[in-house]
Amino acid sequence: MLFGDLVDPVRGIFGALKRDLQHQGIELRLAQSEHGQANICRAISWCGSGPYALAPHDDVAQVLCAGSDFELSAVAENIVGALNFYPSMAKEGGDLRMWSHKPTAGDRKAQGVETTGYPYSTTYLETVPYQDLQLRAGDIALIDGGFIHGVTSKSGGEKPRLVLNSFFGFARPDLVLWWT
Ligand SMILES: O=C(O)CCC(=O)C(=O)O
Ligand SMILES: [Fe+2]
Repeated sequence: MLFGDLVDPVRGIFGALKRDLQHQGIELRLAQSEHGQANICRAISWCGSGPYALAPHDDVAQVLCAGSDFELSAVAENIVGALNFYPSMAKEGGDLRMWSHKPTAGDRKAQGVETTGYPYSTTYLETVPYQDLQLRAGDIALIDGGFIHGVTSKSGGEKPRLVLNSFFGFARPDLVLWWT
């Protein structure tokens, strides 16, 4: 319904990357666990109050803490890539704010966000430089999810901000896992 007759961009990218990696002898597939197979993406409209629709966080802590039942936890040793596609975007606000800081396990522990990577406090980020990515409908943002990032609140217009979000990364040199 979201894309009508158009190609689903997430499956499009997944398929293209899978073919390209295959030529290099690397397998790309959805992550599995004893509970089943991961989904390819999730569609979310963040609705936090205050300055952030989604508070500053990193995407690695949750992968590190996925547990031994989940093969995707191996990816936390490498870069956890986040692929975000925006089918709909607010007229103002809803920027993807990226801080130039990649927390270590020690940083997370000190901040009390060891198992979640969420949320980092304003005080912690006070002196860290950041950049706001202003997004438009149709944009794709590909980021290193190890860096702290968040979403500024939507400040104008009727249109909802909708993100299709997936994660991926190397579990082994010959295996890339994808999940949400
Ligand atoms: O909505 C966005 O732009 C970012 C989403 C995100 O950081 C996440 O789902 O972890
Ligand atoms: Fe994130």
